[in-house]
Amino acid sequence: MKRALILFITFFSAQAVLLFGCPSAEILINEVMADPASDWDGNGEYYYRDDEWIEIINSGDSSVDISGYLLCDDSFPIDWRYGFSGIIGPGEVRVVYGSDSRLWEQSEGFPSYGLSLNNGGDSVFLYRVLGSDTVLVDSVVYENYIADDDRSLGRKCDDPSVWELFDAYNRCEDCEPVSGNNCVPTPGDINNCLTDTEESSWGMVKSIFR
Ligand SMILES: [Ca+2]
Ligand SMILES: [Ca+2]
Ligand SMILES: [Ca+2]
Repeated sequence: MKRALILFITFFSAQAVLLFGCPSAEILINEVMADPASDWDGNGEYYYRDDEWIEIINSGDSSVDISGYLLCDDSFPIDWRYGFSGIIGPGEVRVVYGSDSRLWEQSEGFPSYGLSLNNGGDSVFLYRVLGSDTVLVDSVVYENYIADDDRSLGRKCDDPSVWELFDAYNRCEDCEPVSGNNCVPTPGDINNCLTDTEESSWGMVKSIFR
């Protein structure tokens, strides 16, 4: 009788975990380029507004519907800059360029400013609309030296709690507290560290097989 009871409790506990266990999905801001000096959105021309970008990552182990996740910078009252849609798988990233942001703003009837990331320092906020609540999911603050030509601020690939400056295109030798890693920025890709030379070689390989 006692053994049957233990088996029943064990079985029920397993079912409870299956039924009520919370997947550890976690959407985070992963990389930000506030002061682009190149054509990052790939439309053939440089524009300081359209070539800014913000990347998010699903750091959890299950897919997440990111409808209702919204981006804004440091503004009061809040000016929404982009609203996500679709599904993001575990470990996957999603990048939003200033040009995407402006199209979204236009579609929503908002003024078309793009991501509006100040080069003198700013904050990026990721919110989620949950019913009648709007919940802050993640945020990051950056200073003036981080927002300099073609430098991105990104989470370290193997330690997401650490932020680094991806500064291969514009070295920041003695920067503090966020130090440069001499890696190229990685919009739309996980924050692997590639040097400028490695990135060029990889770009050539991709162009051959494209
Ligand atoms: Ca900017
Ligand atoms: Ca561009
Ligand atoms: Ca990246």
